[in-house]
Amino acid sequence: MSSEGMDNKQNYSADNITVLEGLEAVRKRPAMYIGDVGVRGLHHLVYEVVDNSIDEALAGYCKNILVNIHEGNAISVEDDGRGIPTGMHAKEGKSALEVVMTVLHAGGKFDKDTYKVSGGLHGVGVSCVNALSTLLRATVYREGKIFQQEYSCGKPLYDVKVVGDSDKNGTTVFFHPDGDIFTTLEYKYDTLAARMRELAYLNRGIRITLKDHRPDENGTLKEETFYSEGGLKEFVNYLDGTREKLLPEPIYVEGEKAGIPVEVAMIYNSGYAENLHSYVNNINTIEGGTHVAGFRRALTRTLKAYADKEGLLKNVKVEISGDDFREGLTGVISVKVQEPQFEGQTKTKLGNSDVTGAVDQCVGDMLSNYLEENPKEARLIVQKVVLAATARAAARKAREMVQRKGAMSGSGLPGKLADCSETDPQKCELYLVEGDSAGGTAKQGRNRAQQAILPLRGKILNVEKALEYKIYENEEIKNMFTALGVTIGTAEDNKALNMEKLRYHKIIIMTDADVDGSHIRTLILTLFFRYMKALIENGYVYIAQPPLYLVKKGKEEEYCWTEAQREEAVHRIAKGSNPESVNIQRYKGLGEMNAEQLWTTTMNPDTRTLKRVTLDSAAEADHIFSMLMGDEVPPRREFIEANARYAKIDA
Ligand code: 0RA
Repeated sequence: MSSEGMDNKQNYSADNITVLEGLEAVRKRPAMYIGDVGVRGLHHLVYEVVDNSIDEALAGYCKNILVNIHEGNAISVEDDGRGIPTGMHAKEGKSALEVVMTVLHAGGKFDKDTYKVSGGLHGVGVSCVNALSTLLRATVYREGKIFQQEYSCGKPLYDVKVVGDSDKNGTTVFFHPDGDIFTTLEYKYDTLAARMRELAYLNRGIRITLKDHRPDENGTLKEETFYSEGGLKEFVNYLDGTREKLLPEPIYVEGEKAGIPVEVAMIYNSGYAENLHSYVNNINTIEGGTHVAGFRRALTRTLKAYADKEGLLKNVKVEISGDDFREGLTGVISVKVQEPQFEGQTKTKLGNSDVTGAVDQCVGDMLSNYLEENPKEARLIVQKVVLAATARAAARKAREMVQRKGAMSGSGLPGKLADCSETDPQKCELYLVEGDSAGGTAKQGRNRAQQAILPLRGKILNVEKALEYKIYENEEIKNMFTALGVTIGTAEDNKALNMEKLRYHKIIIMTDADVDGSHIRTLILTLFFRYMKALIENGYVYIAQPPLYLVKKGKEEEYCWTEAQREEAVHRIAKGSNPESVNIQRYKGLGEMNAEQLWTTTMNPDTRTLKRVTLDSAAEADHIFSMLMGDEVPPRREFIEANARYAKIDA
């Protein structure tokens, strides 16, 4: 007995050391565990904690999850599950709660019945969140009691203790991210809301509430509850938003093949874009993978077989390619895989080969039933595919024209481009500038070695509403493609972006600080999002931030980007004298600045601010772009009104 006790004691301290080493490793190299220590990593902490509650819900024990953003940017996540077990964990010699919170990857390993398939992008578990928080408080409601333990930087401050009685069940995790680790501590409501909405659609029947306790400038507190009874079917309708639907409602399948749960919903609209969003264990696989391959294979095979059988392709002269079956398709694929292998540049491409067959079979069976049972819709879909093939033949011709012309005519670069002399793309920047006059100023003000200028005339084509071949005929868009050095269409995927010859690793959109400027910026971003998404995914796209004001008195002058900065500058420069002798110049257009001013405020890498365009949620971006650039006015107006204050600051 006593020797066993000794052993336990030794093990306990040995374990303790490994635990500390584990969490110390997380603090030493946080990016390895959560991706980065910027705004993305900060938000990732919340997803990691919420994932645990989602797992409990998927196991059938939890219905409600409440996420609070507290003043001071602390977060708490409450659920009404069974509560993390608090009893002694025999092997580790301490409370199970402490193990979950302090051992890397301990997650849900106590419960063999619940198989943990969710889990954040990096699947690191709540102990990482703990390691990266100055304070974390775990509260468990279980067995009539309230248990609690607190930690600092992952180290327990005391043993698990009982702090009260309760008849509830559940877990609350409160944490305060560490300012020594993260470069920013400010949580964005919209970013969290997009993810909670996505999770609610992906896991129907779970109610997720997000509450922001930080008052905005009007003193209001934001709060939304996300709940979906229809799951993916409703998700697809949400994504498809204001587009004109070709089918009365989404085609839907839920099944399981070879132990892999598969859920797919899809709908066709009258547009031209393919909006396919795929998920593995609730993680957005933006690079696709084997599940997407299975879906595509089934879609092509089943539709083709149906069209052939019905003789619908008899008079069709163009060749139909895989892409044609997906034009105007909005779809969501969600699979749950026990041990997912993630590959690709951003580790968001599913590699497990057995998933292809499972998805292929599920989707194939469901779709052929649908087509047999809905001949009217089936015909509409096939007609759409044929139309897509015809348009694609025209587009291909137009595209090849552009790309061949580029290759043949000397350097092939657009005449309007003032290129830089440096040739290493990593050191090169391309400014896309609104208007020839601002373009001229930028050409004078730039650093010729590394900064290239491409002026764009007026509003570029709205690609959200245009046929693909029109896009390659558009002068401004052609110029952008050739200046960038990218082409569309590779051997294996004729819509993929070919970036091998990309000439700039910073592509900077510089537009006026007015409504037209924001519109042009949105048009350019829509083009990038729909046709050159890889540029955004690789972090190459930026937005320049020209100042809004110049505050000036005598020789003293100061540029300001916000109203608050302006007020401060006026006071500082007035130095107690009458602020009305101070001169305030409002910049609306880039053209109002001379070359030197534009350089100092907006282009000089040492002093400028650039905003990098990121894709937090591809699904949310899809929804917003279709709404902003689509036909329906009321939702657009609503969005613009709601975001007007951001536009003001951003512009
Ligand atoms: C393992 C076993 C049991 C619950 C959980 C994990 C659990 C973990 C988390 C994390 C956040 N919320 C959670 N809720 C539950 C329950 C075992 C049992 O009661 O029999």
